[in-house]
Amino acid sequence: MGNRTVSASTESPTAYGGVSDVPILLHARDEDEQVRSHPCILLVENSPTTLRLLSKPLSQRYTLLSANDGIDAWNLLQTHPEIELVITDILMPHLSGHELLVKIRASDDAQIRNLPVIVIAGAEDKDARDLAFHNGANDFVTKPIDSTELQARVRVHHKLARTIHQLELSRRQLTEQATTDPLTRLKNRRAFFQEGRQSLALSERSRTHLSVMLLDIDHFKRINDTYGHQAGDRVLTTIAELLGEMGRTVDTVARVGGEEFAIILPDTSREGAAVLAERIRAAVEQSAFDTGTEPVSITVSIGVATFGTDAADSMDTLLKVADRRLYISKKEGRNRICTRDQGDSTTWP
Ligand code: GH3
Ligand code: MG
Ligand code: MG
Repeated sequence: MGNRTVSASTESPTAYGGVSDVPILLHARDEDEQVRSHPCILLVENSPTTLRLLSKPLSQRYTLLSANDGIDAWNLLQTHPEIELVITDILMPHLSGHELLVKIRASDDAQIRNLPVIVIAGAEDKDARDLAFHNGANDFVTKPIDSTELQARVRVHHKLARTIHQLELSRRQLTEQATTDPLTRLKNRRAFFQEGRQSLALSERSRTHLSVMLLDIDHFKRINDTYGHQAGDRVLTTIAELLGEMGRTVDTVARVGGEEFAIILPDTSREGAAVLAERIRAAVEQSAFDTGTEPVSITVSIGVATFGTDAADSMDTLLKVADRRLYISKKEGRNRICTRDQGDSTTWP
C-alpha cells in the first residue's frame, strides 16, 4: 500500500511528548486523482490526544506533517513547500496559533502567505475565534473534533486553494504568452509599449533621460531568399541573444517587428545610448551567423531617440523619432547608427 516516508517536527520523531504510538506522518491510498497525489497538511498541535483525533480521519487522504508548536510549524513551512493546508490549535507553548497565523499572513513568500489555515477553537471561546478570524483564519473546527466535519472543511479549503492556485498559474501563463515573442522569447511589441510607458513615467518623475534604440537587420530578405526562412529565424534568435547579453539587466529588449528590435534604456542619455548602439552595431558586424549551411555576416542599422533631449514625450513619439533616424541610417548606406536628425548620421564615433 505504498506507505511513504515518515516525517515530523523539526526536532525528532518523538517531538510531541515522546508518544511513540502517535503516527508522525500518515497516508493511505485512494483512487481519486486528487487524493492519489496525497496533498500535504501540516497539523500544529501540542496535545498527543488531539493530534491523534486529527490524524485519524485525515490519514486516508493526505500526507500529514505535525508540529509541536508555532515555532516548530514555522520552521516546517520554510522547509516543506509541499504543504498545502495548515490546521493549528491556538494554545501552544513558545508560539501560539494566533501568532503563527499572523506570521503566515505576513510572510514574504506568497505561497506561505496564501495557505489555507483552519484553526481549532473551543465552541465557547468566541474571543479566540474572533481574533483568529481577524488574523486571517479561513475556517474553524471545534473541540471535541468531529471527524466528518473536519474532513469536509479540509476538503473544501484544500480544493478552493488548489483552484485559486491553478487560476493564478493560468493567468501568469496567459500574461507571459501575451507579452512574449514566441520565436526569440524576447518581449513583444505590446510588452515593449507597456514597459516603455512605465519607464517613461519614472523618468518624468525623476527627471532623468531615457533612450529608445530601434534596430533593423540590413538586407534581411536576402538571408531568407538565399538560405531559407528557417535560417532567417535562426539569425533572428541569435541577434536576440546578442542583444540580451549586451544590455544591462534594467534594459528592456523587445522584438517589435519581423526583423526589427527595440531597446528601452532607462537613465541613459543620447551619448550613452550612442555608445551602446555602436557596440551592438560592431558586435553584429563581427559575428558569424549560423545558417545551417555556411556562416554568414550580417549588419544592422540603428536609430536612437532620447527623452529629455529630443522633442518627444511619449513612447509612440520616441519610437517615431528613432524610426526616422533608423531610416536615415538606411539611406546613408546601412551598417550605421543615427542619434540625431538633419542627416547627421555617423558610424560612431
Ligand atoms: P533593409 O536593409 O532595407 O531593412 O532590407 P530588408 O531586406 O531587411 O527589409 P525588408 O523590409 O525588405 O524585408 C524584411 C524581411 O524580413 C522580409 C520578411 O520576409 C522577413 N521577415 C519578417 N519576419 C520574419 C520572421 O519571423 N522570420 C524570417 N525568417 N523572416 C522574417
Ligand atoms: Mg524592417
Ligand atoms: Mg531590414
